[in-house]
Amino acid sequence: MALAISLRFGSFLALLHCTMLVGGVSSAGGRWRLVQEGNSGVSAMQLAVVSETKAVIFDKVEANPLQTNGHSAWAAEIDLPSRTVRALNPITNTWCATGSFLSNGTLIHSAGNPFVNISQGDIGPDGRQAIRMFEPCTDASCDIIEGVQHLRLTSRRWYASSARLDDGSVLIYGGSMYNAFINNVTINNPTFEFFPPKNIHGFNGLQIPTKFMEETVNGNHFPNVHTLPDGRLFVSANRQAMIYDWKTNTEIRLPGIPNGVRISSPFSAAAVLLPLTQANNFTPEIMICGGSVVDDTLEDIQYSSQLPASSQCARLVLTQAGIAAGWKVESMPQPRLMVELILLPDGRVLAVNGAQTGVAGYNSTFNAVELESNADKPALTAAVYDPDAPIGRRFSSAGIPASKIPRMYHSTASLTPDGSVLLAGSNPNVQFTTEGRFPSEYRMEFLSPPYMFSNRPTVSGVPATVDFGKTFTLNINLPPNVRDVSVSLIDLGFATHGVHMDQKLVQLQSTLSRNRKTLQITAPRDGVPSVGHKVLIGTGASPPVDQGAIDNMLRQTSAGPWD
Ligand SMILES: *[C@@H]1O[C@H](CO)[C@@H](O)[C@H](O)[C@H]1NC(C)=O
Ligand SMILES: *[C@@H]1O[C@H](CO)[C@@H](O)[C@H](O)[C@H]1NC(C)=O
Ligand SMILES: *[C@@H]1O[C@H](CO)[C@@H](O)[C@H](O)[C@H]1NC(C)=O
Ligand SMILES: *[C@@H]1O[C@H](CO)[C@@H](O)[C@H](O)[C@H]1NC(C)=O
Ligand SMILES: [Cu+2]
Repeated sequence: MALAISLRFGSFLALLHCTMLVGGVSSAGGRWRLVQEGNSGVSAMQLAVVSETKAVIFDKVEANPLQTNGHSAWAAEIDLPSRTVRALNPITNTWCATGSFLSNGTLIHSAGNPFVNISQGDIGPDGRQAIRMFEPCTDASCDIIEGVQHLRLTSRRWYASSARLDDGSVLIYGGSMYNAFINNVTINNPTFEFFPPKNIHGFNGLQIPTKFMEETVNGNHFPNVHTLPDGRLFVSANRQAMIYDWKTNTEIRLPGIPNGVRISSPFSAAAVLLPLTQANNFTPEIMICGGSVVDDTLEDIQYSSQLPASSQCARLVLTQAGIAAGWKVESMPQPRLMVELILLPDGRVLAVNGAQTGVAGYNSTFNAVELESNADKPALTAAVYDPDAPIGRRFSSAGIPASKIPRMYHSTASLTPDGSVLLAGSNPNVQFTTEGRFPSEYRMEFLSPPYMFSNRPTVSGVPATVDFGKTFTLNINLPPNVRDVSVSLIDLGFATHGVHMDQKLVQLQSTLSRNRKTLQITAPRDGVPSVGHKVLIGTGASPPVDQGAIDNMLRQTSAGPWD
């Protein structure tokens, strides 16, 4: 049987690095399953699936068990099928960096912190202006490429976010110039920049100021930045939200987050662009869950592990009418911060990881903040959210096994190509430790939804790249009793600090060729997806490169050392 897939999103260039899952409805059986398998070698502060078989993780410089070139590694590649790791070799400190994929599939990993040689207390290669490139490979030949002389950010960033734009380049947004538990006006970097650098709005490769990041201090670390179908960006930080049009440099304010809930680090809610489907006419709708109503102007020592988190989830449809109607508020089963929202191939959203009290930070000399899970109970139970169910009946934890591993500050989660969700990390410690209530956590867990144990469709002949507006044919093998088939593109994104850069699910129009019958496209709730196949949407070409803007940026910025 052949399935033709027509990509209708001429303007939807944001989906350039995707994993495709093909779903067919059958009598989905089975249960959720949680298994602990493998060891991440370095603490999984940042996590991104980069191919059908590999994921990368980035940690901070610390005494991790995984060794490389005679020292502890702070980045690694996971081979998903074998659950093994290979050390990667960044030069600079990747502590609280961000990542997004370019249109050609190269990961742009940027920002960070001064390098601390733990054994010596030395400050070395500083990651704050680092841009690190990683081109995924299937063997062991790829590694991090960086070199601040020729490849760097315009300014120091720590706790910045990033997003892939509709021209295939990446925007790097916000952050602080120095590390601190919470941002403030002195250390704030209320600017953004492009990679590759652009000569745009008169800035010729240099950073561009943003009022939004000025107005949202203090609690605006790791803002949520989502590329929308029309190419503009949804941005939220602290208690505010806006639409940013990067082509005209216009900020349009949206209604603030309801009930005074703060949603960015250290109050760390999670935001997700809900699935774009035929049924919702591909209308973008954002959902933000968790956070905290705690004051963001307290002294560091006034923050504690006992401060309550919020259970609020708020949804806003990003159309004129939706914005006029305002945020729609509902509740998660438990209060939560440092939560991850993961798009599942069946169109539901998994809320996982995090804590019920505290703030995102750790016990250290500059930040006396301790995190708590639910007293001595196991970690917070995951909950799955059906965006189309009646309000009040959208979240369910029924049948989802509770993990015994708390996933606190510096933990991550990602959907993987086989359809399971990888849970990793948690390290609310300034340095690697096996001591205390929340030690540095290296155990990986894989949470498998029931569809994993059904008779699944299989797909072959998925092309490596598919350009916009193009139709292609692939071979599909459907289990018996399939009523309908839908095809989705999922960008698995880049997870860190509860923020999931570039995560997106778009349902595609599909037609079964044998009988020419157009299939019903409504995302089946009990659907059984195939495993995912990687496909670059677009030509796979590199983003535009403006040598003049690059030269100007290199001329006018310093290669360090920065203070
Ligand atoms: C840290 O310092 C020690 C002693 O000077 C040195 O042997 C080690 O290589 C340094 N580690 C790194 C990662 O540079
Ligand atoms: C901002 O944070 C830095 C680093 O913690 C601190 O030195 C500075 O005094 C703070 N500034 C304000 C205005 O709070
Ligand atoms: C964490 O910080 C609290 C408050 O400063 C302190 O009482 C506690 O001893 C610290 N714990 C560790 C493991 O450093
Ligand atoms: C992707 O584009 C960037 C920016 O031009 C370039 O540096 C990188 O080498 C490209 N990657 C591939 C795989 O072509
Ligand atoms: Cu961090």
